[in-house]
Amino acid sequence: MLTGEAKPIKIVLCGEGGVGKTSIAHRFTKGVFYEVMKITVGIEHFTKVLEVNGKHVNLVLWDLGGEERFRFLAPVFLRGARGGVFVFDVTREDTFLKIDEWYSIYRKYVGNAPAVLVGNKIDLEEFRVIFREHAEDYAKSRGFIGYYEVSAKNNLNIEKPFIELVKHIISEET
Ligand code: G3D
Ligand code: MG
Repeated sequence: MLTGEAKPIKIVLCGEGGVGKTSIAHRFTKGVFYEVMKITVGIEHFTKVLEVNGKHVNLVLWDLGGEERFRFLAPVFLRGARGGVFVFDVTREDTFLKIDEWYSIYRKYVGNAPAVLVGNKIDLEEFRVIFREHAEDYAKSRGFIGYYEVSAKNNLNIEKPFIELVKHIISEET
């Protein structure tokens, strides 16, 4: 059995309502996808033990519901975060444009902690409005460590952004 490190690593999921944050968290930590997803109320936690570079790390994902309440909850939600996963929906431009606002708040509270940008719902390719190159350029310009395209529904590429983020966090520890 894998055992986690004594100190868990807090990762926050950021992004507008409906982009698939909770679905990604379920898929990543439990390997499941629910067709009908309950709206997240308040803060939910998901845990997973990962093995990265031969080290066991205990991840705690923090997931927030109700985007309107975010500003009031931001300090509690973001305090102590070691990394951020910023999610938008590739079929909704407004969710991409909102990333910048989340990112600024994140920087304000967590300083230099690394962040990854994630474009979800790539199974809906025919409805896509945000293309890879555009998101990649944005991610580079804002200092994200990478941009990843995923589908929680079809289980595409879900682990990659978390693993890259954790590798980065660990490399800074040593
Ligand atoms: P949130 O936590 O960011 O608010 P949710 O988002 O995880 O609650 O997901 C919002 C809706 O998007 C849900 O549908 C969910 O099933 C859907 N969804 C999540 N990920 C994907 C994906 O990769 N592809 C597709 N096609 N849909 C996805 P409902 O219908 O319950 O609102
Ligand atoms: Mg949610």
